[in-house]
Amino acid sequence: MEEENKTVVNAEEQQNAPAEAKEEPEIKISEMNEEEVALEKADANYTATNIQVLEGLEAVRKRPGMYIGTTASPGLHHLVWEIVDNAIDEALAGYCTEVSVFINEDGTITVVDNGRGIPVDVVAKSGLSGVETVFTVLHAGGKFGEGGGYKVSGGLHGVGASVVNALSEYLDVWVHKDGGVYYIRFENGGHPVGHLERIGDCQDTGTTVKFKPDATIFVETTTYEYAVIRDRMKQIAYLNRGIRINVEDKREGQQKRESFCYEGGIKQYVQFINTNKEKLFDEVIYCEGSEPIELASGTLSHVYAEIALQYNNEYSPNVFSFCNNVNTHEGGTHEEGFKMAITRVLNNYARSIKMLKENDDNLSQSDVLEGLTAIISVKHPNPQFEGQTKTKLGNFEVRKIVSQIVGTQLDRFLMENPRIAKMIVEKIIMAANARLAARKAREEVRRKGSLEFTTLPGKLADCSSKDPTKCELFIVEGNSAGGSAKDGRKRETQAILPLRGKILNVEKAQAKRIFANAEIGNMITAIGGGMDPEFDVTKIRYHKIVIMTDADVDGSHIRILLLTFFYRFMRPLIEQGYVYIAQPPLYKVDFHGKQYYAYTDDQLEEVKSKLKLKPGYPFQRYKGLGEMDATQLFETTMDPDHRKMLRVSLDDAIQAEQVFTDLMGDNVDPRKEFIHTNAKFVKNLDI
Ligand code: 0RA
Repeated sequence: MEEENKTVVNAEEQQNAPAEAKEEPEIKISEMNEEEVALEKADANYTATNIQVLEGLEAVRKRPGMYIGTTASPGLHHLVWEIVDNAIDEALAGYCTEVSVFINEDGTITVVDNGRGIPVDVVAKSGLSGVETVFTVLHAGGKFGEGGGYKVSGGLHGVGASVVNALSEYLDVWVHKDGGVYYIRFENGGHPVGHLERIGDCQDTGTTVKFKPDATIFVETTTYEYAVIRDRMKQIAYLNRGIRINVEDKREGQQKRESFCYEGGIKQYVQFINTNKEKLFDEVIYCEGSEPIELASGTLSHVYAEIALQYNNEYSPNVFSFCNNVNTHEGGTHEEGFKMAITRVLNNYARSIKMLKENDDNLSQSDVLEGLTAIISVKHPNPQFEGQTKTKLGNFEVRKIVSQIVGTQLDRFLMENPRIAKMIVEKIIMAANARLAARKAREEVRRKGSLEFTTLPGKLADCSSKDPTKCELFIVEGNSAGGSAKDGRKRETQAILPLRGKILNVEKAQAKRIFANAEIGNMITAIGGGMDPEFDVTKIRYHKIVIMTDADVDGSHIRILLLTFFYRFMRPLIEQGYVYIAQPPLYKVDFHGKQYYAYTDDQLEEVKSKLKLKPGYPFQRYKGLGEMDATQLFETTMDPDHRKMLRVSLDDAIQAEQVFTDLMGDNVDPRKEFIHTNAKFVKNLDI
């Protein structure tokens, strides 16, 4: 970048500029300096590049799913992550301190950063300005030129800003750099409208990108959700300490703004997750370090890892891992390294202070993880994402790096804080004892035959098909609705399991009680894959597990208890999208002997106006599933050809964790709030 001419903006202007050179062409050839060679090359490449660029962007438009996963709402939001990732890279390189995301009044997005500004001079290889290269060449990112800094965007994202351009109706870029304001506009999927142009002067540096997603691509929705953007920005702020991220919604009637900046980074993230939990001790233990690695290209880079942890008095583990700011739901080498190290260090420590005697068994990994909240965050220059959802870190060297960092630094912490160390070991020994007691209880229950994991429960009305991909299990609140569901169902593929009253809150109960709970036992047996830690998703008997509860507060609560249970003991069910929530209608209108159902208030209004009903015309508001007879329940809620269901997804397990914690903890207010907004982490409409 450095050698190139900073005043020249694009290759075309370049052709006309050096008048002196034209007068003495013979000299030019022999005396051409590096700069001129580069520009000449740029010139020649410009036309070729332009063609390639448009072909590249066209490919993105033809198969957007290949680049952003989906053109539904998550894909729409992906465009924002992509632009923000670039700014975060600039921040990680040490040149940017603040990033702002605006949902503009018209629903478009603007992202502003105060970094160095995307290079405006010509990149020899493409013949395009740096800005055009970033926004039109697939995967260009900041990788061209030297001094691009440490790039970490990758994983689920990291497809590049050009993909955003390709999928936008228009995209504007302003760069503040070297005293000038530079501007370029793209339209209709990335076609530049003119070249990058200097439009004014400025003192500061930075990049501003504004775009409007193309409605012909995002056919399902082009509406951004403030909460989704805010949650992700907050997460990025936690994962990259000291960076300030502002979020503002400017749309009429929904104006709001928030700002996130955490000097404590992931230490504060752990505190946040433990907010509503009783902590074992106040300190958050923190380890960090970096190791050099050589890339395939031969260049030297480094892997950076940091870990924060704290114990609480609950029973479930809450270990969340990230690589390059991407939540690695499926774990991977960083998580393995961490779990190995913490188990090893705590066992050694417990033995050294004789809390574990010579003949005692080692503390197991699951005992060590009980009640542990931890964040593992790794930055890797060349991450390998594997697994079903590409959220499992595969780089083998990371296991040892994380294990060594945690090994030495946690060990030192225990030595220096014997009071805390003792509390941790005591807690783990208690967990180990509880585990042994639970195993005994389980064996006893099995011996008595009251919770036989192989005989299907008597309450289950099973379906006749044995093909899990076709089978659906409806878990129904209450015996009366259960009866209607049994009578109305499609017997071949639909099974019904009625639940009596509330199920156990697994968040608060000890393992022993969970195993002995009849309702839980029935679900485990019916679903057929066992439960964590032995849960085997390949053995499940239904590929749709449908929670069907009343549309009232009790129904919401039961739904949350069930979701919590699945999340804690059969997480792959949720991860692989096998869990659904039935959507029974809220209203019924009887009109001339025909029934009309409405699932929302808006739909009710629609029905009223379509049937031209007079004000005051009666309609029924369903309070519970039990108010529908078998036929109605099937037609409105269970019939695969007509029903609407929500598929439960954990896009962000931490968000879910926070939601579950709020709900299940002793703090009552968040629970109330949740009951009204729980659609938030239940995404993807499905029929
Ligand atoms: C490559 C090199 C340089 C900056 C950037 C990329 C850059 C890219 C983006 C994308 C969004 N915001 C950005 N800010 C900077 C360094 C240029 C130099 O050395 O001056």
